[in-house]
Order: sequence, then structure tokens, then C-alpha cells
Amino acid sequence: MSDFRLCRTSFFLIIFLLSFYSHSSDTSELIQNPHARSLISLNGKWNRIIDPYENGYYNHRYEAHTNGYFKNRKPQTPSELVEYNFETAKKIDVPGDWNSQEEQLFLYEGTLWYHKRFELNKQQNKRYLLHFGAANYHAIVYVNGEKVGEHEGGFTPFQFDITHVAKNRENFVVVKVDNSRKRDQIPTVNTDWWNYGGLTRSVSVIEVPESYLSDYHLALNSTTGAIEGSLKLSNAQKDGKVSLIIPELHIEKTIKVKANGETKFSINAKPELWRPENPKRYKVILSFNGETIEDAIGFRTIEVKGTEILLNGEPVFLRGISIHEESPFGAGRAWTEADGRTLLTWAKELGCNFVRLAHYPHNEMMLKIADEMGFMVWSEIPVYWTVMFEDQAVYAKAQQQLTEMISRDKNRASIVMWSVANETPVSDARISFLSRLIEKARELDSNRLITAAMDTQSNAKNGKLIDDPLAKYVDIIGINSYCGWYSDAPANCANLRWNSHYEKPIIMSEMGAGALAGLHGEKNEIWTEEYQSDVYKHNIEMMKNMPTLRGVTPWILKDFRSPRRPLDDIQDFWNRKGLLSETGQRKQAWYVLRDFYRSIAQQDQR
Ligand code: GCB
Repeated sequence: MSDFRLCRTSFFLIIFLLSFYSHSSDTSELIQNPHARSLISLNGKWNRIIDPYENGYYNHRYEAHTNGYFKNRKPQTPSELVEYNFETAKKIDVPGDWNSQEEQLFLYEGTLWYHKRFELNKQQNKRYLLHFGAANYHAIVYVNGEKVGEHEGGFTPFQFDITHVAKNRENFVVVKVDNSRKRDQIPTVNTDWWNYGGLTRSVSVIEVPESYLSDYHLALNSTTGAIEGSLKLSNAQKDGKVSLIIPELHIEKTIKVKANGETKFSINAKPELWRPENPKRYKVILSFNGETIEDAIGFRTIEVKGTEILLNGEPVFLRGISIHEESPFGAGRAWTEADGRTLLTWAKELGCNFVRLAHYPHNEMMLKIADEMGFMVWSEIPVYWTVMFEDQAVYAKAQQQLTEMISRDKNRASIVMWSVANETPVSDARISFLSRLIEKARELDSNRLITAAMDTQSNAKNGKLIDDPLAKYVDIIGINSYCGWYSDAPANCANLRWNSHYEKPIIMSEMGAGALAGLHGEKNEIWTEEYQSDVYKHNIEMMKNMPTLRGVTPWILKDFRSPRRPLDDIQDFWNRKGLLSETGQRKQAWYVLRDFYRSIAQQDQR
């Protein structure tokens, strides 16, 4: 066969091979701190085939090739699928959403195939894990023609052990990524952000020893004051010894770890505590079976006492801002370190000590930068609006995303609370879904608080009453309320009074208004910067009268892409509630919030 013909038929061969082997390995337990391990990065250019009808996956009878279609049949002849050819297919950047890379993909929702060749110097006694930072939304992964697994959920990592299929030297990986919206997904079909599809975060092959330290967790226990931790080995036939060194604390320990299950330990230490004004992190070095992993971990405690939030035992006010994971200077998913630093530097300039990373887990780099720069973080899963609360399979998806988020980020001191939901409608099914999720979060992580953003309050005399039954289950009540935008005139907001059935701290997790940067007019003219800043002024007055308010994360740092915002010449598919334009230009309201935060910070210092 000529080289040319080989190329022409390569996609068919791949698809055939993909479909012939239906074996898929289980997702192995997520590896802690993957980027601190020995790895081969698969970031860069990948071939891509746009496949809106999923022709590479289903035959003309709409039978999935992988569902045994080939079982009792001879392989098809290559000519049947000659229209597919990865070798000549256009290239696309990974990481990167596809929507912002090609005009024809701007609004695309569906399947796109990715392909990349990679070389491996395969060693004996090593395992190879193919690791994805995230793929939105559903990914099916094949290595050298064999299906190695699939994953659902667009914002959390996943990995497959590919040792059994990986070859020494030449290998190839094919990934089918599908971002079709479906009712039974988390999130569901209706969101106010762009459904960026694709391999949106780093892809790598991680090389670990045959038996390896897959997981570790270190945190300060607020009751005992000790550093408590846990360690987990994967693929271990026998117990092992892990070395733990924290040089600055003069800690050098050898910890015996059981072959199966988690081993817990406790160390008496007096670390300097992590806090926004002094985000102290300690170098932590863990070694096992020839592998050494370094991390930078901060130690702090976070609690709720009555209506106070206590960081390291001291009451704090959370001066925050909501942020979407979108590129600082335009559209597209943010993923680089520079993106994260820019967004968080802007939050610093605004006077923040807190950020709400909405509405899904952001990339792990963002959390490491938050640790380093000293931000407390609200991190959440996309249980957003009207998901199918009655459906157990949907619950399982939410729990999986929660588990993956906590598993990935549990060592980040910056994260002080997990949020389980945003603006979900009141019902019994919702309460049983979310209370179960909250229970799960507490079981997985006793080191953080639980919250949810709620938008259902009753009207009461002079204002609002917080009576959402979900408030009973959380540690901190998040309130989304758009006085002056979705309800009421801005001038009426200052006098609005808030009452609550619950003696718990409140965070105003959303408030705001839209404005087109550079559009000026009277303060009663909608879409002007003056209107937006007037809404901020009146809402700030309102918040000063909320005695149990312990934090604010207005909506939102910068304008972001949303298909729900089609107003020509104003929105053009941008949600305009940013304090900054889509390219980072400050609007008037930015200064209003900054001044408010300055005055709070000054009071806190007194
Ligand atoms: C909300 C949602 C947020 C929207 C925002 C808006 O309540 O939580 O995702 O983008 O309002 O702009 O309407």
C-alpha cells in the first residue's frame, strides 16, 4: 500500500480498531498533583475531524460501532470510510476550546474527533497514565485503536491506565469529544455561559512506578492543632514506606502505608498559618518507590461560629468577586498560568481577598495561583438552575463531579468552601438531591465549609426574607439578588432590608447590572456605565444594613460570552455585567466596588 493510501485510510483503520475492541479499563483513581510527576506533555497541535452526525461512531442504521456492531462481522473494507483522514485533517490547539479557534466552530455543539501521535520510551516496571485536565463534555478515549475509557463532565480531570496498550516508541491517541447539551447532564441544557467544547485543559502521559503513591492529603486540624494527613498507594501488592519531608518545619517521617486503602497520620507541628495577608506555603516532599513529588501546601483553619466566618480562629469579611474561567483579553476558555495570574491580579487590584470561581471547577493552575497570591476561594460544581433532581443517574453525575473536584483540590489552602448548587428551584426532590450531595462533600472533606447560591427569597415587609429550606443544610448562605436590574429600580435598593430564618453567615454571592464599556449617559439610562455604577452604589448601601453579611462576590469581574445575550450592538453574545469589558477595560462600577472594599479593609485593620 502506498504511503498516500495508508494516510487516506488511516482514519478508517483507527475507527475500525476503535470499534473492534470494546474493552475499556476503569478510570483509575485520580492521581494527586499529576503535573509534579514525570510526564510527556501531549499539549500542542492535534488533528481534528468535525463530525456533526457522528459518522465515525455510528453506522447508517445509527448503531454504535462500539456496541458490538463488529462482533460477528468481518472488518469493513477501508474504502467504506475513505472520507475520514486524520493525517490530512486540519490541526487545532490542545488545550483550547474549539469554538474560539475556528469561525465555523463558534456555535458548534456536537462531536469532534482528536488525533495525536506520540512517542514513548516504555520502561519495564513503570505504569503509564493518560491524563486529561478536562474535556467538555463527554470524551471517549482510544489508544492505538483500543478503547481505554470514557468520561462525562466538562470541568474535572480524568485518567486511564494505558500500560497494557501503550507500545515502546510509536503510539497514537484518538479522542471523541462531544459537547451536545442534554437535559440529563450536569449542567443541564440551559446555562448563561458559553458551551466551550473540546480538550480544554492539558493532556499528558504520566509515568509512575509500577506501584505508586496515587494520593495524599495534608491539612491542619482545627481541634487538635496537628497536621493530619492521608496517603494512598495504587497497584501495591504489599505495604510500603512513604517518606515525607517538610524542610522548613524540620519534619522528616517515614510512614508505613497499607497496600490497600488509605493510611492516616498525624504530626505535631506549629506551622505559620496561611492567610490572605501572608499566604505562607511550605515545601512538602513525598517519596515512594523511586518517585519524588513536591508540593507547596499552606495550613489554615476555617470555621463558622454563629454568624461569623473564622479564618484561623479570627472573624473575616470576604471581599470577593465572581470570575468565569474565560481568557482575560477576549473570549475562550482560560487555561494558561498567565491567564490565571492576570484574572487574579485584577481581583487583587479591586481589593479582593476572596473569589468565587463560577460556575464549575476552574483549572488546577488557578487554585495554585490563588494559594500563592493569598485568595480565599469559593469553588463549585455546575449544579445550575433546573437540573433533573428526581433522576438518580443525574445525581450520580453531580456526585462524581463533586468527588473529582475535591479529590483534585483538597490540598489547596485557598479553597475555604465548596458550593453544591446555583439558583436551583425549590422542591422536595431538590432538597433530597442537594442534602445528599452536601453530606457527601462533608464525608470527603471535613476541612472546608459548604455553601450554595440561592435566588429564592420571600417578599417581606420592607424587603426580603431568607426562608429557602436549603439554607438549613449549608454552613454559609449564598444569596443571588439583582436589585436594580432584574427587579426594582436602583434607588429602591438601599432601603431594602434582609431578614433570615437562619442564624448563619450570609454571602451576597451575586448582585450587579449590565453596562457596555464606554457607553455613557444618565444614571437612569440602562446599559450605560452610569446605570451600572448607580446599581452598585445602592446595593452597597443595602448590604451595609445586613448584620450577618460576611462576604460579597458581585457578578462579575469581566464581561463573558453567553449565547443567552443576543442584543445587537450592546451584547453581541456577551453578558455585560462585568466590571471590566471583555478586554479588561475598567467600567465606572469597578471604582465603586474598589472604594467599598478599601473602606472595609481599613475598618478591618483598626
Ligand atoms: C445569575 C446566574 C449567573 C448569570 C447571572 C446573570 O443569577 O447565577 O450565572 O450569568 O445571573 O447575568 O443573569
